[in-house]
Amino acid sequence: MTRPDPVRVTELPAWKALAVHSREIERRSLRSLFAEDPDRAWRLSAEGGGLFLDYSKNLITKDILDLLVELARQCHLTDHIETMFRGEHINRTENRAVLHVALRMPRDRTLVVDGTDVVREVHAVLDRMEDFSRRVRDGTFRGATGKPVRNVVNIGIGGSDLGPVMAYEALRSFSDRSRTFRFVSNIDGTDFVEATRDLDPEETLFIVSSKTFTTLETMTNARTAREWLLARLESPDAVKHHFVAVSTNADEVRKFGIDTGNMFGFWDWVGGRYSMDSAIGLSTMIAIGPENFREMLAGFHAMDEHFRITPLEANLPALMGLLVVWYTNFLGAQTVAVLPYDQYLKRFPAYLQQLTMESNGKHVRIDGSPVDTTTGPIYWGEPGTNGQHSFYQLIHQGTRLIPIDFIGFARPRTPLGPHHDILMANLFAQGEALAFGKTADEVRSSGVPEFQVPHRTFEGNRPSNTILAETLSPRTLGALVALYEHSVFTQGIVWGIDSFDQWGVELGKVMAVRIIEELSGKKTDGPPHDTSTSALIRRYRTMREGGEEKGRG
Ligand code: G6Q
Repeated sequence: MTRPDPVRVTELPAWKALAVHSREIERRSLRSLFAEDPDRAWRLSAEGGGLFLDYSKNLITKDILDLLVELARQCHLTDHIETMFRGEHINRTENRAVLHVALRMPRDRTLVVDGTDVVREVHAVLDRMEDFSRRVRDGTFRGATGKPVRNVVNIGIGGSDLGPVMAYEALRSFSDRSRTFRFVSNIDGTDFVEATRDLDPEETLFIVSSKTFTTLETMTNARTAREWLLARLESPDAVKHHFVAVSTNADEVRKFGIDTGNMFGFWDWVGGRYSMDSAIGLSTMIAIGPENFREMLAGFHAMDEHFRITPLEANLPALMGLLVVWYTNFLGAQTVAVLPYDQYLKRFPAYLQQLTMESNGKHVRIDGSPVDTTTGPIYWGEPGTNGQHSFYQLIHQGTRLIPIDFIGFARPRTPLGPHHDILMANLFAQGEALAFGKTADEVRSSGVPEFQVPHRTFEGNRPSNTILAETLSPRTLGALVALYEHSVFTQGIVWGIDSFDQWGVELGKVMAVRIIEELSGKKTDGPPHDTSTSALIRRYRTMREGGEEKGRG
């Protein structure tokens, strides 16, 4: 069985009924919805994979919720989930299976795809990663001059960078503090220079992470790293002792000069933005240790199983995905704010931006026909409470509807006096204030001057989800990432798009190449640019030459 054809979602009965309800909900308020139903908070909450989701502060009624679930049914969400887990080629435009869920299946599972047991292959790579990480961590893996590795630098970009950075930051409290971890992604030389300026090459290991091993930024940074190393270590074996590769492209790895014995592989069915739990997570494993890495995989798997088997009414990723559809398509929201109340999750919104926007920023459906709905919203966010002192103003009193995901933990990784309760009090207070606001009468009764009343009134009705977990452990992080992966999947199924290709990124990979040659003066013939681009290139070259001349004086 292949992926069922996408249905024209706007023609479905549930979609049409939701459109009617969207006009009605504008006349309702969260105050009245809570007043009418004392069980609302209890009814509109669910648990899975160690995460608790309170979604009661959303602009929905029971009818709307039922219709959203019905919409998912009419889009055959459950069949699509099965199709993904079976390894069908649901990434149709690239004719690939989408099997990040196999990366975290336990060793005793079997999943045969295109004639191969992928679970066995996954565990074979995990075992090699584990062996390597242990040798780095216990000091038996040594650099060319015999010193143990103290610094690990991951070179990658996009999916080969954002996951490793985010996971390292999120799980820093589990990491080996005697080692330094750095991440180089940007082609801007500053990134490499700043990441390596205080590192001793004799103690530095570079992990070149690139699925294709042809990405311009990564390969340029990797070559710079090789020069940096060879300029400082004269050993002919330096590359062998200081470089490993994570890739699917053994030929290119070999050409670069890395022994394929020092290469950790993965497969074309792992999309870049879904790869932090594959060998792309090698830096994470070295940082937190193999046991913790496997715990993280167990967290991912727990959420996968929850998504696969839980009825849609209580299915966390499905509910969160459907709520995004509700706000995006029926209430005109253009963004989703993700606000983790945990400093360790400071890179989580950036990670989610790629996961969500690269997956669902699509303008045609999987069959190539134009979409007839708005698709992927803009995801953004910052850790609490910092955001409260900047952009929350707009969320509270601006004119836009911004659904929010608050994320918090019961036990901090770094207990410190009263800090954690203050942090969490802020999370709860924000959700409450956004939902219920403050009426003009309430403002007046506090005795403020009349002219200030409109300015100090809060309409409320600003929706949010609250995700709570016990503590930010490797297991919790895995579950949290999988929650968003499957929410994205749910949205993509409703919109009938291919959430797993990224032609926009592919375009970016080739676009600059011609201009690079023009900037270096190697090529000037080619077809003309538009007048703006040509003038900018000319001006840049002139300014650059001027700068060089001044420098020479
Ligand atoms: C992710 C994208 C993209 C990719 C990078 C790096 O889903 O495909 O962000 O991860 O472009 O690609 P390589 O790993 O091939 O270098």
